[in-house]
Amino acid sequence: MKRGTTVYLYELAWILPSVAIPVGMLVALLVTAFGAGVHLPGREGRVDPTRVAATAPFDLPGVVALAPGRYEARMVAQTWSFTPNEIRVPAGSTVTFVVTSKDVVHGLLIHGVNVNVMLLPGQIARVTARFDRPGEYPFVCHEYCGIAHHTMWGKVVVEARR
Ligand SMILES: [Cu+2]
Repeated sequence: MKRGTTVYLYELAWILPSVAIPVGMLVALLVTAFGAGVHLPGREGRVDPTRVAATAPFDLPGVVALAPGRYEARMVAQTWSFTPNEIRVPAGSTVTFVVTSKDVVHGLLIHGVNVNVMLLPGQIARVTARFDRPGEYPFVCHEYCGIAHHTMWGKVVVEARR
């Protein structure tokens, strides 16, 4: 009788965590996906990777003002640089980065904001971040892309409003 109860308690000690852990993981997944907005870049469209330089909007890389305080940064990644490699916006701006790769798999990770995307050749990545504090926000390619991968970087310069 007593022995049977002990076995039951030991079983329960395993059953409860084995249910609680996956439930906890599912909750963490839902909170990060819908609460913190962490998700994979969607299918924003494709361009022919061999014709990136001739395809809008990547034929004119740079920053475009969409509305007061809203910008779109159109960028191209190639071995081993970003075009442009410097983005200038005033503090308090919301910037949507529209980026693709011309050649191999690259990445775009901007320090200080929630931007971390893979750049697949011809696949358009679109990600938005808000820059409130003036300063420099360095960005790097974080997918190994060859011998000079470490030189592939740039910065977002957020200028104080006057
Ligand atoms: Cu790269």
